Amino acid sequence: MTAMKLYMTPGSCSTGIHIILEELEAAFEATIVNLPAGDQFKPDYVAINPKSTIPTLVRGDGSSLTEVAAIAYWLGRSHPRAALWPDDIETSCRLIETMVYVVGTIHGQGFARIFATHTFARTSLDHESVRELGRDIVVKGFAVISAALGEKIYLADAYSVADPLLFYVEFWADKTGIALPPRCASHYRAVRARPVVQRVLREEGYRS
Ligand SMILES: N[C@@H](CCC(=O)N[C@@H](CS)C(=O)NCC(=O)O)C(=O)O
Repeated sequence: MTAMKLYMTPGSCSTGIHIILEELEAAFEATIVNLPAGDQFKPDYVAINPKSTIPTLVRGDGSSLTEVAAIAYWLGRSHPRAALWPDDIETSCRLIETMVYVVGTIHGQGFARIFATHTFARTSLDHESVRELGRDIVVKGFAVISAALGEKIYLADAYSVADPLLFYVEFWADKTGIALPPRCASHYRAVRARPVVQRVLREEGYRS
């Protein structure tokens, strides 16, 4: 068994996984994938992740795991002493429900239209409407999450691996001037105040 390797890009969705690894105090090496330079399409990277996406987690046995929600779930389940994944089935499936929605819809359908507009429209004439649609999807997504949060600080009664995933899209909302509903804003503040999160943001080049 060797140390895990996280293939990541600062300020991207891999920030959520970076936070989880640091919360777990797990031994891992970080490798930066330069997306604008096209590192994700180079043969060495495609060999570990044929989807050409980040993050990729190469685990101690040498196997690669992709997809943010799957990586978060595996990290939570495989480090039971850290108690970042719940024992009961109802809380577990609610957290999976939220993680899939955050990554698949708020990120994948919403923010992707804002950050990677050209991948959703062949002509630049359509770019503004694609970005507007992305923004609408993000706003609706946070309204849905806000209702799921209810009066809780975190997504479940205790902090879990799902919270850094919600955090990375809240961080993007902050950076792009999209107002968060009050419950998401409280969640964002609570996660951002965690010392590990502040350290990760500093490591990724942000002032925390
Ligand atoms: N469904 C994937 C999505 C990951 C994703 O979209 N990552 C973006 C960065 S946040 C990416 O790799 N983009 C590749 C590119 O820009 O070429 C996951 O959950 O891991």
